[in-house]
Amino acid sequence: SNLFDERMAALTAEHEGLIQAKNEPVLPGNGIYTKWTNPVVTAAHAPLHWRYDLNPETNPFLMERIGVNAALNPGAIEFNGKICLMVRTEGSDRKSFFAVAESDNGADNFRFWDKPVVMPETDRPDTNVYDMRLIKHEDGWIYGLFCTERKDPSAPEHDTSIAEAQNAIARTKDLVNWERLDDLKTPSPQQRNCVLHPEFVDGKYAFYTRPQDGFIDCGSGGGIGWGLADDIEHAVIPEETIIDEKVYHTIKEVKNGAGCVPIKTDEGWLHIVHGVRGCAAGLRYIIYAFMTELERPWVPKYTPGGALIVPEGEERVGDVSNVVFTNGAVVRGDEVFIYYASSDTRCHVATSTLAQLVDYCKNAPVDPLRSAACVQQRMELIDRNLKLMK
Ligand code: M1P
Repeated sequence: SNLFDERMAALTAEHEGLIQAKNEPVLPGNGIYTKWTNPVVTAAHAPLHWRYDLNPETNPFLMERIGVNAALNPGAIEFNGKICLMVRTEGSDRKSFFAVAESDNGADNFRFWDKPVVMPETDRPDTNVYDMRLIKHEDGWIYGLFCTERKDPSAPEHDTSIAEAQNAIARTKDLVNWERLDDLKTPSPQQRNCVLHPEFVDGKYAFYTRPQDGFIDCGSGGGIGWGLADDIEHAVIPEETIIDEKVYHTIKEVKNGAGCVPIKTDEGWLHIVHGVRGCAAGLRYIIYAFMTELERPWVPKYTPGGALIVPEGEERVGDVSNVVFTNGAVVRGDEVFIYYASSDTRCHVATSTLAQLVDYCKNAPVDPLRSAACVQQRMELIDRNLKLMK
């Protein structure tokens, strides 16, 4: 029919226009990293054949049958020379699933593969899965660590919102065929935002964890944890220690969690993570960074104060406003692509270099934790500059 054909042509043109649009860096930026004008992946990047019934006989109005609401919190990896994002794709039914979108240059032209990931389940089916970290481990596998959310079995019958979060583990060689392993067992009742360290530590699998008592509240838990497991197929962490605590009146006052897979540099492991504070508008999520020792990746070495990336402009508004969240970065040569989502709605990139990020971690001063001390810290900078400016 005319209607069908016209809509098909218009939708295809709009979709291709979006995917082929060139992205531009926002300059001059802050010198630490560069944000880019357009989000790199959005719900509208989802292929038309995932959303529409493309048969004019069964869908004469060419209506969307299964919508996509958001594309967020991507894991990231360089794979076969492409930058691949493992996007948390959220259907209009609220359920998230994983799907790979790839780009040559990491800044634009991200296109989803033809089909989303079919993730096997354990004998305890997942209600929702999200926020995969992709880890190229030195054992030769690519691991996907992600959150599996299920209704809390201890919730009373009438309560339809109490959830339990655990860390799921799967592995692959091609990002298509996945082997699901046991969920991670730790001393904490719940887990989210776990990351596998890419190298063995003392011959064991090493995990960054985020212990929490409840689904939203970390309660007596919280902070970025660290623990070792003998085995990855049935990973058990008997002992969990906190390596980066949440701290009163900071950007990580309510909770904080591991983000990207730590990046190995000559001067230590670079961690790009998230911190959360409470305010009248609800929880505010920002991204911060720190470095740990090369030989002892659980020992902090450089801990710059404050946030690395905050939600700005349009990033501030979305399904869950006032949020930036990262769980994926790619290093190409010296270049670093930090992928992050804004307000649980769309994915962005911030680009930097190892040299810049290490310089930032070493030279941005630590948070002195009190206003008076902050003024003093800033005065030292101002006084040095005023001397130079004379
Ligand atoms: O809605 C903001 C973020 O909330 C959660 O983060 P955390 O586990 O630190 O509380 C996650 O569900 C994340 O997906 C989401 O972006």
